[in-house]
Amino acid sequence: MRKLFLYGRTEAGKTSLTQALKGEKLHYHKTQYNNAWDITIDTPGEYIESKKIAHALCSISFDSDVIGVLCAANEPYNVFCPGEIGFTTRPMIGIITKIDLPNANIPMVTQWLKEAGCQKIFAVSNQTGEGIDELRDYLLQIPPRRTLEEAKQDQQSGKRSF
Ligand SMILES: Nc1nc2c(ncn2[C@@H]2O[C@H](COP(=O)(O)OP(=O)(O)OP(=O)(O)O)[C@@H](O)[C@H]2O)c(=O)[nH]1
Ligand SMILES: [Mg+2]
Repeated sequence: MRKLFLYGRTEAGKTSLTQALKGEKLHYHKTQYNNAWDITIDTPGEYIESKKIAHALCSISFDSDVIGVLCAANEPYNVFCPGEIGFTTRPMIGIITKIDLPNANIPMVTQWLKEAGCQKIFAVSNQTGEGIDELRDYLLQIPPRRTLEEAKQDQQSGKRSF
């Protein structure tokens, strides 16, 4: 399974997603520091909410295979920059959580995540389990390894390296 790096606002559901992906019952655990779990790297929401420490997310993300930009479907405002994908050489996916809530606004959050550069977007509920299987299946797919020659060719032609 590819290791998923998670970042997004406080209470967006990053830790709950880690539990849901493992089929565990949800139990609240405030993330106080970066946790390199077996399937995810879970970060505290405060990192993306603070201009002073947001850049730390870039270096922490390098231990992962896929970057997951996580946003709850009922979030009132957007903390992600357009073109945010520029900080990484990993594939970046958007994960919309809390789609079970009555005030979920999936089209709005989808637009924020697309603008950030997410190539694929998954809508999930950690509470009901909706959408979790699709995300897990995606993470279980291991893309074929490229040769150094192929990577060099992509770099020369300005293509992203994934
Ligand atoms: N209804 C609903 N509640 C959710 C969902 N995902 C998480 N929650 C709830 O949202 C609250 C915060 O979830 P966490 O997973 O701790 O959020 P987090 O993003 O890890 O938060 P920080 O560790 O503070 O950055 C908890 O009470 C969860 O039960 C979801 O998909 N639907
Ligand atoms: Mg957490």
